[in-house]
Amino acid sequence: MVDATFNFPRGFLWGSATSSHQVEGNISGNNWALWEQEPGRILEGQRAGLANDWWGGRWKEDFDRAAESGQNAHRLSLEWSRIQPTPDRWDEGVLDVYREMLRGLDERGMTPMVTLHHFTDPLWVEEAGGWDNPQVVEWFGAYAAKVGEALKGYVNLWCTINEPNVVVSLAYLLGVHPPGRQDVGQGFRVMANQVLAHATAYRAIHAVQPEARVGPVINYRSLVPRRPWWPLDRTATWMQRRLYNDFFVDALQTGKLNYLYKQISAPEVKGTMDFLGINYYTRQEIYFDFGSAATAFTNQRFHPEAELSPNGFIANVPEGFFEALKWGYRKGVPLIVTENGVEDAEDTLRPRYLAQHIHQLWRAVNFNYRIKGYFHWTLVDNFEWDRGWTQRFGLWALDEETQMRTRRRSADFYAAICQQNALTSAQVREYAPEVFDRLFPV
Ligand code: IFM
Repeated sequence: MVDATFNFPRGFLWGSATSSHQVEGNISGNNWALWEQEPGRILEGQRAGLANDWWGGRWKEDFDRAAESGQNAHRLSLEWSRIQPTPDRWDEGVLDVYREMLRGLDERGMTPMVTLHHFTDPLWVEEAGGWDNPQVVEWFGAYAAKVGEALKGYVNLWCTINEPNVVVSLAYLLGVHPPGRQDVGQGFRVMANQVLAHATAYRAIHAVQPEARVGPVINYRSLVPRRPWWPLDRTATWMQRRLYNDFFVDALQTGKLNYLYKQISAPEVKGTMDFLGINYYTRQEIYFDFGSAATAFTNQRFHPEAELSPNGFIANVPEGFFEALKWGYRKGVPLIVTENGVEDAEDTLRPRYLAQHIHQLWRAVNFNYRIKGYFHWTLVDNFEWDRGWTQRFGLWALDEETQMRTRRRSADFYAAICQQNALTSAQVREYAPEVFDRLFPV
């Protein structure tokens, strides 16, 4: 009988990730709060509302859940609109709350990782043109300097911008996130401002905390041509890989913004990456389509035989995770998996998704890809942006009305991984027996 243990290095960070708008509740001063009030923007007209009521203090019970489950780290984000509600006002009381949260992590033996920007902007930024206004670079730098100074005694690991590539594609190309634009030219300008803002924030944090580790967080999608023999599918795939996966990180490596048809020199951004945060969820096939000029190069689909999550949002392709980590390794800095998970209210797919992805993570660790930690998305179900409350990513289920949390089996599975700092055959036999032979072939 197989009895195997896939060990992780000592000190490996095991945690879960959250973001302010998705968990805090009662946020009124950001672009999402406004967007949610517009009819048709959010599935079923839902709103973040009270979210997970962290602002009401429920972060304490959720941190307890994480700590008692063996998690030794947590990634959270700061809400810029609370900290700087108007251009000329910093709210010290809000910074006190974040200090209390970070102390709360410390008291529970958990390493904090803090994200400065996770999708939401203060209304005053949005009203001034948002990320299309080049002044955002300076504003974001001032915000980073302020929170760096305020929180430097509490946190060492900083993420600047979460998934800048998702912001561009959903907010400026597909128009399903605020400000709801569908404008390639604007998207390209925003990409430049994001890179410059990241670099400014990187320097602002290092100025007050030289020992800080600061990096971006990229949503890596495994992109493959639908018909590998068809040159136009290959070209479309290449374009999307370069613009979606590579653009941001390559800029930080080379000091060049590479738009494929032109390159812009930005030497000041070069080298502003102490680690790379990778969010991985899925793989997509890319295909060229003569039918539509606008989308000829941007069509995507899941492989018709892929195993899909309940709402069809994610295909379970663990090999894509290994590919993401190999890609990250080539960028030359340590890696942290800042998000990975699946929406699955019934928790039927999640246990095997977890087993298969942690297995790939272990493989990558053993290829010495310099991976320092893994943050599962997410701890407790939370508000999933334009999809409202319809997508359940939590290790714990949430009833938004009563705020009651219910532990899913995956929470037990993940706890066993965190506590043993290993993925074992016994765990997989118990929680995901259907993939046992794939993970432990004899
Ligand atoms: O919920 C989001 C998160 O805010 C950003 N990364 C992907 C997650 C799941 O869609």
